[in-house]
Amino acid sequence: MRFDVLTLFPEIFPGYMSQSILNKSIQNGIVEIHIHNMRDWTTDKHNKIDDRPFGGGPGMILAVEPVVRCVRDVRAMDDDPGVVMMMTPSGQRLCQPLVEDFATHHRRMILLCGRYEGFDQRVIDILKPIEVSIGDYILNGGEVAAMVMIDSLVRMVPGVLGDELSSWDDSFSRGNRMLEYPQYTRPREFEGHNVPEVLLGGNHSAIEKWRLQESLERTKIRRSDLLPEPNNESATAETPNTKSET
Ligand code: 6GU
Repeated sequence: MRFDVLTLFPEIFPGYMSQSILNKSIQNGIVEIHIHNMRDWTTDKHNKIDDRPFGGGPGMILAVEPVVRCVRDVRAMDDDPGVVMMMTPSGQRLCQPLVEDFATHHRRMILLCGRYEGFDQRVIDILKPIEVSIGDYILNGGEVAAMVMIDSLVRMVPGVLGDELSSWDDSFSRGNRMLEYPQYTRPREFEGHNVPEVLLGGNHSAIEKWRLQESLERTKIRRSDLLPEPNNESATAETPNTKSET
């Protein structure tokens, strides 16, 4: 999987990319991440990439010309032109099924990171990017969102995680729409807080049943929106993977 990140703040990324799982995958050649400074595609002597909005208003707008030229040049750097994605709070909201969809259908992704008040609309009209938001809040720029995208996507690439099956079976993935059950490790007791007895007994079917029950209970309390509505025919296909009697 190859990512090309287009940003005005390339220095944000190296720390993130040196994190162990990602760094190993980059060293192995399973993942490639190329960071490009959009300012390198400006043509005027002051390397000006933004300008005031027509019609007035606050902030600055990223200009169409350098951004479009940058995307075209970067696309040509690989045989696979890839898909262009724009990180913007106006985009479709990222969720695990969308991550899985992207991981299944795209080998190369070009991630456009906005700053200021956003891109000139013609960048969108010309390049027709997939516009992606990571949630209903506003960030100072698309860089953190691009890292979220990369982080969620690389987990889907075979060989990136130790256990390949695990990433496609996490909370929120297609096969599982429930929150994770609580986990414990040693010691068995800490400041009066004990590990649940069932986990210490070695009865695997009892452990599985307890975990399922905990997942269901947590999901009901915290994220009932993930559960199918009772009497909703269309939701039955997405019934959580549960043998529970509730
Ligand atoms: Cl992708 N960008 C910005 N600037 N803010 C966001 C976002 C993206 N997703 C949620 N908020």
